Amino acid sequence: MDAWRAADVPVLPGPGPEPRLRDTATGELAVAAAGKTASLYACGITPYDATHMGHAATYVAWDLLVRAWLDAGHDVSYTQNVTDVDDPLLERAERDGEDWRELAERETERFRGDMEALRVVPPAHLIGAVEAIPVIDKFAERLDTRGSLYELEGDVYFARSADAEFGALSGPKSASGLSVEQMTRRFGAMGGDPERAGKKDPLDPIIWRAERPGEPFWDSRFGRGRPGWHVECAAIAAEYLGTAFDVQAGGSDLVFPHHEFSGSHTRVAYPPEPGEHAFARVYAHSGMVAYQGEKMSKSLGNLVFVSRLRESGTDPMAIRLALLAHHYRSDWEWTDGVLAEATQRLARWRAAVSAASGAGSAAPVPPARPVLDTVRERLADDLDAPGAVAAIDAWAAAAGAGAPEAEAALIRDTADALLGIAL
Ligand code: 5CA
Ligand code: ZN
Repeated sequence: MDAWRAADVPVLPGPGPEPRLRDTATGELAVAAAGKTASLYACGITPYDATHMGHAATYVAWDLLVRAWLDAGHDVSYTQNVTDVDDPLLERAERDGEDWRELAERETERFRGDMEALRVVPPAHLIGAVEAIPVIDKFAERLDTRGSLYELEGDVYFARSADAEFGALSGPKSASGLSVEQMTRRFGAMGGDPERAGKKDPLDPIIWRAERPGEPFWDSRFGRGRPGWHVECAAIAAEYLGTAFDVQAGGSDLVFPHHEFSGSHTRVAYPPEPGEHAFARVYAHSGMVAYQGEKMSKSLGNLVFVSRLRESGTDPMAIRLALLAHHYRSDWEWTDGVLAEATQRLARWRAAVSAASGAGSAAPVPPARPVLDTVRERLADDLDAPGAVAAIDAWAAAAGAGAPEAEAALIRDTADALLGIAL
């Protein structure tokens, strides 16, 4: 499917430093891109109740990575999916008496508009689950060939016992250190069916769900039905990025089971050579944005929408600055105060770089180049947006009501290219 229109990204003087990320699997900082082409798979939306502030915070975080990579001289290969058929989407369509395709299309379009307004660099490939069914079928065939699948009343499951490395991302030996009991609880909470009788292991996830009355279905080697969730992302990533790529990104709610199983599926379908990896080399996870005391989520309905704020006249750059005031890995709460503070910050930055007020400051304005260096250094260090924002804050405070044009121009380009903030 189409992504959204890209905003121009100014080119800054000299290359920036190599971005590093804190890898969820190890808890250590890791160089995010291994080669000249930096590859990213970001799990996309399930298109209903989009785009809320939690979604926006997550995609703006990965946008910082894309921008830091471009600044460091990488080519960027970026793929994102849209889960345009899945249980929660079908349930919502049913609840509202709407055609599920119309719901998905409308919400995907709203997401595109929000991403464009927030100046998020679009992925080269935005791939819907429905359009990817042949790709998923091909991937599932590989799993089948490896003997990792079994049937239960027409449904097809993946046996986690087929993967000796299962738990590499989130299991007992990882930084998350989840026990099987904890995994089982999360599996149930995130769309899994640990209690279903007849499975070889409670954690085994579904690969292909046989047709149910009233549900959409497609033909496949397993008969009529629809794909499971984890195999969707594993197959799309393998098709568009290859079976080994740099970074898998998503919110922290996706660490288990979603990313553990996408990696597991890929290791089994395309076993890596010794010393190589399958699926992502580095895993990046964003914290959860809360609202009114709880995780902002479609199931709770405590949502603040980017589109609603835009409609009521909020500058999308103020929304983006509000998101950038928080480190991507921390959990934080959206409040009116967060937005008010960002709106004031945007006004201060704009006054400081405004040509109209030009050199209006009595004290000498500090040079812009060290600000660029600090913003680069902060972002390369696990996307420290608050640190980068603080560097521009300090410069804007010193510049007050206006800086000489040459300095102002470099600050504008820095904010635009690296933070995605058009001043
Ligand atoms: N379609 C799947 C991924 S393949 C999915 O999780 N869709 S989603 O619409 O539920 O979420 C889209 C992205 O936003 C995911 O990375 C998810 O982790 C993230 N996300 C969801 N809620 C929040 C929140 N409250 N705060 C931060 N990120 C969130
Ligand atoms: Zn995904």
